[in-house]
Amino acid sequence: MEKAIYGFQFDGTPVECHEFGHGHINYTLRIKTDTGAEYILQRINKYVFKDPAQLMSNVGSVTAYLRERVTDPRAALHFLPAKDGKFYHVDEMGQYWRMYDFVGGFCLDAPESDEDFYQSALAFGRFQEMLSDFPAHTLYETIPEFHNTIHRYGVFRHTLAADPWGRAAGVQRDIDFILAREEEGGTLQRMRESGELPLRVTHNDTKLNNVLLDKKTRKSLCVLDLDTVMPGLSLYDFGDSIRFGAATAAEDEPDVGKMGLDLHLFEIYTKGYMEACPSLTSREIELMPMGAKILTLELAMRFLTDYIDGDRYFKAAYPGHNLIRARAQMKLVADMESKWDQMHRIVAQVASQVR
Ligand code: ADP
Ligand code: GN1
Ligand code: MG
Repeated sequence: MEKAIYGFQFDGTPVECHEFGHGHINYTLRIKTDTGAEYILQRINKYVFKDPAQLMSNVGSVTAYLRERVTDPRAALHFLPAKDGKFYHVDEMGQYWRMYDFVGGFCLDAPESDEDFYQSALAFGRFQEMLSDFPAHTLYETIPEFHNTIHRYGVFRHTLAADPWGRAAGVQRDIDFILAREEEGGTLQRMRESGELPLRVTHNDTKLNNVLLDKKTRKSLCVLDLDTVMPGLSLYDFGDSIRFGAATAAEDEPDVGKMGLDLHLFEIYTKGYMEACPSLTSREIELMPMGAKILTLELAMRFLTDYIDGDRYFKAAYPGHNLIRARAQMKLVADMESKWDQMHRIVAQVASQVR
């Protein structure tokens, strides 16, 4: 049993503890106690999140805000106080931990039905809509420039120049693919800076496995993983959901022949998101295909950067995992390019029905 658990105030005696979920960033444990209460205990990744106390301040204020706007108590995460009353505990190694109620639902790594994916669109769309009046200036930037693709290109070039493991030469075609799309990749950032797209409070990590579904009804219960909630663009959230959930293969599928965009799932998500988030502007809607493409391109670049940098950021299950991930994402970008007109037609058609 992780000693960190005894830093928190919780019910009962822990009887079971195992690693849980498929997140790439934090170390997540599911804990059972003799009273039947279940918890999530997480060690926050300090390499990724430089200031865990600020991060927990964000998560605390967002969950408090959401709790006042939802009826089902399971719809907003509930954190347990540590022995000193804070919502995190620092162990003797200087590691930061947090503990919260386990919600009796389930998360999917791929939709099992259209309805599952539609439910995730409603969850993220509502999340966005509920936070539309949240005082954005009170949030810390937990990861500065998180979806600033122009900045990400800068980091990519810097890493290529340093090439600490001599890996760049072996992946020149992959590097060329990313660099060939640099101009287009900066589109959203330029529009954010010019004010053409509205700044909102966004989730920024809208993978399907960051939504919890109810076991019985399979309706979406709650949005998880609030570590990256920050001011951002709705297209980050829309785009990242498409990248992960409307793909024909897993994010790390080694056989790129299997990877592509499922246009039917793209349509389902687009519909759910527009329904749940009526405040979307027509410019945001027009740019939905661009959001999907740029978020996929950006993550391809982030995985490739991490591969070249020696796999320091994303948890890797085997050597070369980040390169496999990068190639799967690049294939998805290429497939979106080949379906570009169809993606636009779908968005226009859904908008004419929903709005
Ligand atoms: P990471 O940043 O590493 O992705 P998450 O906060 O997303 O960390 O947690 C990892 C996984 O743990 C989630 O994808 C989900 O499957 C599971 N999980 C997290 N919180 C809960 C919860 N309150 N109830 C049930 N499962 C959870
Ligand atoms: C990480 O934390 P997790 O596993 O939900 C990453 C996202 C990536 C995603 C790719 C803080 O998400 O940005 O899109 O992996 N989160 C962070 O699977 O970098
Ligand atoms: Mg997660």
